[in-house]
Amino acid sequence: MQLTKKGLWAGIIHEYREFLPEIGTDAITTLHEGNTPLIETSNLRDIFGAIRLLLKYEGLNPTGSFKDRGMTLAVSKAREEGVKAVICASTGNTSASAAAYAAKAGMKAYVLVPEGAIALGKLSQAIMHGALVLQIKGGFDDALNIVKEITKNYPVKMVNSINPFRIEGQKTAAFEVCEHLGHAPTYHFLPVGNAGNITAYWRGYNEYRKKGAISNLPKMMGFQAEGAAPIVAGHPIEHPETIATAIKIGNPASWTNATSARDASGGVIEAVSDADIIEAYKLLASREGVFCEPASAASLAGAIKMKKDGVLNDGDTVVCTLTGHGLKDPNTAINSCPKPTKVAADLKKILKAMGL
Ligand code: AN7
Repeated sequence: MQLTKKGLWAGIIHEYREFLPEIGTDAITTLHEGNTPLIETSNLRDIFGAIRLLLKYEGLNPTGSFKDRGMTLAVSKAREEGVKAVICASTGNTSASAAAYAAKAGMKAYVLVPEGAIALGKLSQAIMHGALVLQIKGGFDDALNIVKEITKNYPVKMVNSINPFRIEGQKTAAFEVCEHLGHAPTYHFLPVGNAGNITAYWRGYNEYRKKGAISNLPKMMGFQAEGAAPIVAGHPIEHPETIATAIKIGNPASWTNATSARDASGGVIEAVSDADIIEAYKLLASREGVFCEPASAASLAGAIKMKKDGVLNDGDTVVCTLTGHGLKDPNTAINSCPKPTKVAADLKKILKAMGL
């Protein structure tokens, strides 16, 4: 068991090569993604009691989300094949990651995003990294359908999680959780959008167990936003709605893989309300010092719900993946807190405002 990683972290392809599809060293395109912290919570005992709750903080990846783990592999593989351009549909994070890794690989990136429905930080990343950003008058599901059409007929590589290398790269997060803990957690909570990540973690845990690195498997606990919960409803949602724009998806590409992971692990896929998501989002920032984006907080909101429902027990080890950094979406942060107090540049007035 490796409790801490020493030395320079070379990125998930170099570090986990034996678990990943073969790839020529020259093609490897990395920004040193992975090796994110698993943070022990300190100040949520009033909610969780004697449950051990940890946060897999994927916001600390190079572009600020878990997407980098899959993107390093998808773009490296595309580079090995001699591909010149990549394309994706995105609720934001995939576009930011695709744009960055394409820039590193010297490729063109095309990204299709729903107009007005992606967080500001993500849009700024895609633009800064030089992607051609097309804002479509439609949702993520429309964008993905169009991307599928384009890749059928043109020499551009799809880097959505339908690209099998994305899931392969993302599974490495499960390895890291096991290395940190020395075993798999009892429960693993994740937000679910296109359902690639829950698929990837489940695969990662299973492969690590096959290698003999762990002996247990977690129950996979996926949480969708109430207004965008097709898997919970059992049918696609034509007009998904949620404040958590990252998971505003009505027809997930990895639907059946996600339900298989749920069923094989004895877990659940359920929904949490936007209000619950925002409450968990604020709780993490204000009590734990961890700033994640709203969609990410669906994992904690789910864990709170499962604790209230009596599903979680004292002594359980619970991991929540926080999929993206809070700075991705400054608007939601600012809108969900009281406005900062305005005060004159005057010592007395400032002391009064401080309550001193
Ligand atoms: C922060 O960027 O689908 O269930 O296009 O950005 O694997 O889709 C983002 C998804 C959770 C859901 N949290 O993961 C995209 C995109 C954050 C995300 C999800 C996303 P999946």
